[in-house]
Amino acid sequence: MRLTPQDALVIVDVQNDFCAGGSLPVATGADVARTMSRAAAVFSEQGARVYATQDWHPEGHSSFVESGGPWPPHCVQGSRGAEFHPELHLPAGHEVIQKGSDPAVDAYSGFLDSDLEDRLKTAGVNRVFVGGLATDYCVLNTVLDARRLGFETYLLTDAIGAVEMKPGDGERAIARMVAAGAIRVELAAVVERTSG
Ligand code: VGL
Ligand code: ZN
Repeated sequence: MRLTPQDALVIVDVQNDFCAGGSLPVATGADVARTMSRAAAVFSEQGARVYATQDWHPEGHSSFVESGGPWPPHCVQGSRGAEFHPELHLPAGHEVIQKGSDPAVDAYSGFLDSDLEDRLKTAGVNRVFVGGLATDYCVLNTVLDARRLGFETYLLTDAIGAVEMKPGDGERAIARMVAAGAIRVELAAVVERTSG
């Protein structure tokens, strides 16, 4: 698989609040941060683009329990929990996509309430490679939107982690993404074939 400027890595919500010690932690969050850092370095070296989405809620967001939503407060704008995980290293030229700023809308997808689609289309991107957190929410919805918008979409299966409010949610999310036409691939395979 040769990467080109028409390829994009989309790093979904690798933020402190979704990792150990955060308010909505995924156990393997730090591993995902390290794997996505490696992915970002390779994509950048090969001339492909790197986008990082950031859940970016105002205080009292409608998705928080205090406002009648399902989640503990998380990724509040400007807080430490909203920062990218310290082991996520992003290459020069990466772009950050903030979403979830509308107090009334829970934007799980990186495409919702953001200009990600415009940025990808303006850049001529037609293939997206998606990993990050969490498999069963923001990765799921980002991948489903990418498919709906016509992007050839790869799910990086060794660079995702699920919240699993219910056991099995992660696997069910993967099945939905595959049913929507996403192609499962391990980062190792992308890297191997790229550098070979
Ligand atoms: C997410 C729950 C609430 C995610 C964001 O990034 O998957 N999950 N907000
Ligand atoms: Zn959120």
